[in-house]
Amino acid sequence: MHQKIRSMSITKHNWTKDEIIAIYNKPMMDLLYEAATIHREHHDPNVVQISTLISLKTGGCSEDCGYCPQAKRYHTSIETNPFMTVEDVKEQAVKAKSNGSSRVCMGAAWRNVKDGTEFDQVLEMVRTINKMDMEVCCTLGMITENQAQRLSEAGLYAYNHNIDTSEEYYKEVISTRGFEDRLQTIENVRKTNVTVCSGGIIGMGETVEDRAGMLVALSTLDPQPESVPINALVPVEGTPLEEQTPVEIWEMIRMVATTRIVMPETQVRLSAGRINMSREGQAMCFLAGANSIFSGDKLLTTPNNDLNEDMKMFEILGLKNQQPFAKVNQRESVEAVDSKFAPLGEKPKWSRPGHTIERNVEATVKGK
Ligand code: SAM
Ligand code: DTB
Ligand code: SF4
Repeated sequence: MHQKIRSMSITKHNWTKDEIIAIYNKPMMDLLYEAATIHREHHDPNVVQISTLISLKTGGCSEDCGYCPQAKRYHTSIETNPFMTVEDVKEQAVKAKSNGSSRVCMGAAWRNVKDGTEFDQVLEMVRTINKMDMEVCCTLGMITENQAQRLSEAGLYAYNHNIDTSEEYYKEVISTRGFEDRLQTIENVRKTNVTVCSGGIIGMGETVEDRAGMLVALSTLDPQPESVPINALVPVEGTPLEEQTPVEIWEMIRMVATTRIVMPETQVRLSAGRINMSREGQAMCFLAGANSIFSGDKLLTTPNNDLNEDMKMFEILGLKNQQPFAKVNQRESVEAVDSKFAPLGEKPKWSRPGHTIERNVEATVKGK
């Protein structure tokens, strides 16, 4: 007798690691069926959001994140760029909109946000994109509550801050910031009207227990994040994780399906690593509950799927683009002169554990 599945799932905030591991390890057909059923109870299964990434400041980052090509201590051959102008960002956003994107995510290779001209320009970029009637997201590293409030006032729709993996495995990948700093930033964003986008990466050498641990950390947040990106590691030459074997599509499908089951209402984003996935593999991920992709020939620094190829896939699968603000209403952008929140010029004490991660040290030495 095959397993019966529950219907009209409710969002539960007390998932345990063992429960999540049991879901992840279900027979594939049961897992897919359960995830697809829950997915269609909360979302239109034929609608997928298209988002575009804009890298405001690329490379030269002070941090030691073992997966990241933008850390300046490793030797990668990415093209670095200084801070973009508001005009250039607007131009890229116009192009993204005309290519079907309803969301723009602006990233910066920063450890944390510092008050000053560059942050003021980010606020102006947020106003500009919000006024173009697109959802606007930022991923700028750690932020304080005051900075989150100022982004919120400017009309920011979402803030992306990934916890990346389990608390235990985090220490094996990153030495310059702690898991608790990530949670603190998410809490700071939660105190505002900005929605939370937080997910992670699979394929960094973590175990299934670590993947489940990451999902426990995210799903026990109350409210759960409105958006959860699932990235497959893109191993970049020169980074400590350059030799990791790319994840199998089946692992991605399991991770997406498990995420969908434990966080029924969230937007699950098929993020980095899509370039290595076949159309069929991606279709299985959409069936399992993924309902967003990043479009454009580049993510932040690494190549992404061809736009025409993505359009063809949408046509074959009969998928429709998600309209902007389909999940949460648009808010007005408050102009800089009318702001209620003055910069506080805080110097928050984000952690800097500084422990030794052998492979990161090796990549740093090689980079010199
Ligand atoms: N500097 C900010 C921060 O670290 O929060 C924002 C930008 S950072 C590049 C955004 C996210 O991209 C990371 O948290 C990580 O999840 C993802 N990422 C970076 N490099 C990756 C890679 N090689 N493969 C997959 N995901 C990656
Ligand atoms: C997320 O989780 N993935 C996107 C977005 N949020 C910012 C970034 C993926 C970056 C992949 C590596 C690169 O292109 O540099
Ligand atoms: Fe810097 Fe962010 Fe990359 Fe870490 S993940 S090295 S903080 S850009």
